[in-house]
Formats: sequence, structure tokens, C-alpha cells
Amino acid sequence: MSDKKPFVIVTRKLPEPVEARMRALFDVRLNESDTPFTREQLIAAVQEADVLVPTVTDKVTAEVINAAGPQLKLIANFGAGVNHIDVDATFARGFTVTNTPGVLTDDTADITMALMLAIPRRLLEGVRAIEAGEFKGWHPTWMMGTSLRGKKLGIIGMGRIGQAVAKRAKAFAMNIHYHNRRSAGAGIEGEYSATYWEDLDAMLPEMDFVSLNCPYTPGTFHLINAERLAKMKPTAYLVNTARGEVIDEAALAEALIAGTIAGAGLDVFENEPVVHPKLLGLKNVILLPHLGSGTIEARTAMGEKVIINIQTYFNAHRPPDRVIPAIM
Ligand code: 8YV
Repeated sequence: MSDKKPFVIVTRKLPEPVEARMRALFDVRLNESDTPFTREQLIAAVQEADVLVPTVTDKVTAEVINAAGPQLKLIANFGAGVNHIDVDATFARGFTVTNTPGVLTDDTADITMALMLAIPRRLLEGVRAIEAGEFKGWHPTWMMGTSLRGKKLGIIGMGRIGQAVAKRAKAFAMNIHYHNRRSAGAGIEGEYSATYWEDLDAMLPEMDFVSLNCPYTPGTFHLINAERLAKMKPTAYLVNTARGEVIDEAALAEALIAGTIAGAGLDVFENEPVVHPKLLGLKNVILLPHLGSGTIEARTAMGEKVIINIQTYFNAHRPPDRVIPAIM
């Protein structure tokens, strides 16, 4: 790195070891209060910083990018998904974008499995029953759920996280199916005994569980809409740990109320932190506050990746996690 330290603006509070390392390596402005940046603050940041470190809560729109000063070099996102960044606009301005893939794969897959277990096994209902003093002792027909063994799981998006879900689900004796733009190849299909469905509409009616593990792109906006929900089995469960925008939440709420599908587990929402009001209070839904990568290990490793991406960039090397628009 040259003698002059890069000026880095971080939009949210990051784990303490990450912030300490950033203080040592960069000229860094941290966000002690952790209050999300406004549009105006984001614009001011890209007019000053060499590097912006945003998170999923920042809307780094074309307007923000186009307002950036020529000093801006790099947007080093803290997170794997980059749907909140207008990557095309960033590239048009000649800035580099990096993300933090890989280090949150297992934790996100774990949360997916937690939801996949929690809904059919009625964990939340059980907790609420205890808390309400309704547990009067075991009996043979009370609170029966549905088992995972032998059920068909349809994974939408067989990337890193989708494969990590397949690995776990296989250990639960589920039958793995998946939909992707392209086949994941014989190696991955062999490893997880997975069946590829090129046609999502053909896969959905056959599945007992559907897990969303694809990125949010213009092509996956409301991929699960009213029409597709109607194709699912009335006994099927839907899990989303990807991005809220992939589901039409109003249509999902209607399907859950009507019993078109049996239940849903959601870790992400279209307008976070707002949850569609019709999803609140439903018995057959578990809602989590975007916990997918929420472990000390993952969040620290994400911060380390951000640091490595910044360092390699300023050492005149290619950062390891460059985002390439064509493959998004
Ligand atoms: C992150 C995520 O916590 O990395 C992602 O894409 O969805 C989350 O788990 C978040 O994006 C941080 O910016």
C-alpha cells in the first residue's frame, strides 16, 4: 500500500475486531451510532471517501454513484448480496465493487435448516403453548407436525448456499431437487443425489419444501408470485433466506391464509425492516429478522474479507471478491 492510507467510510457499526483492524490499517470513519445513512449522507460519503463500505441497508443507487467524486475507487460491500448497489452504474463510472461471499454460506444454510425444521415441527407454536400455560402433559395426538425424512426439497438457486442447504438436507434424508438457470453439473448432482429441473413451473407442484437461495436480480423479482404459489402443494412449505424481493409477499400472505400452501419460514423481507402486515400473526409462519449471517464468526469473517479487498486493491492487485456485472 502507498504511504497515504485510503480514506474509508463505513456506513454501519461492524464487529469490534474488524473496526480495530480498520483503524490500524486505514484512515477510517466508522459509524459509532450505527444509525443507517440517509440518501444525503451516502452522497456526501461518496464525494469524500476513497472507499465506501456499505451494507444491505444502504441504497447505493445510480443517483448516489453518479454523485460520487473522482476520488472514489472502491465500493467494498459488507455482505454477499449486492442487489442494493447499482453495479452497472458503478462500472460505468469505472469504480470497483467487491463483496464477501463464502464466509456466510454455512451460517445461512443453518438458518435455512432451522426454518425448515421449525415450521413443520411447529416449534414456535410449541413455545407459545408452554408460555401460555397450555401444556397439560404429553398426549398422542397433540401438536403433530410433518417429518422431513423422504420429503422432496426444491432448492431455487444452486450456488454456494443452495449447495450447503442440499448437503444438510441430504443428512436429514430429504430428496434433493433444484432449479437453476443452468445445471450445476454431474459432480454436484452426484454429491447430493440432486435432480435438476430446468422448468421451475414443472418443479413446484412436485415439491414438499421449497427453499429460495438465489440472488435478487431483475430476473428473480417476484419469482414466487400468486401463479407459482398456486402451483405448490397445499401441504408444501416455503423458506426464504435469500432476499424478500424474490417473493410477492402480498400473494404469499393470501396463499397462507387460504391454505394454498401449508406454511412459510422467512428470514428476509421486501421492505426491511417493514414486514408485510398480513404476514404478521399467522400461525403457519415463522418470521426472523434477517439473521442468516448473524453469527460472530460470519460477521467477523465478512469484515476480514472487506479489509482484504481494500488492501489488495490499494496494493495494485485484483481484489479477490470483485463483482462482475455480467455474471450477477
Ligand atoms: C448480510 C446477506 O448480513 O450477505 C448477504 O447478502 O444477506 C446478509 O446475511 C447483509 O447483506 C450485510 O450487508
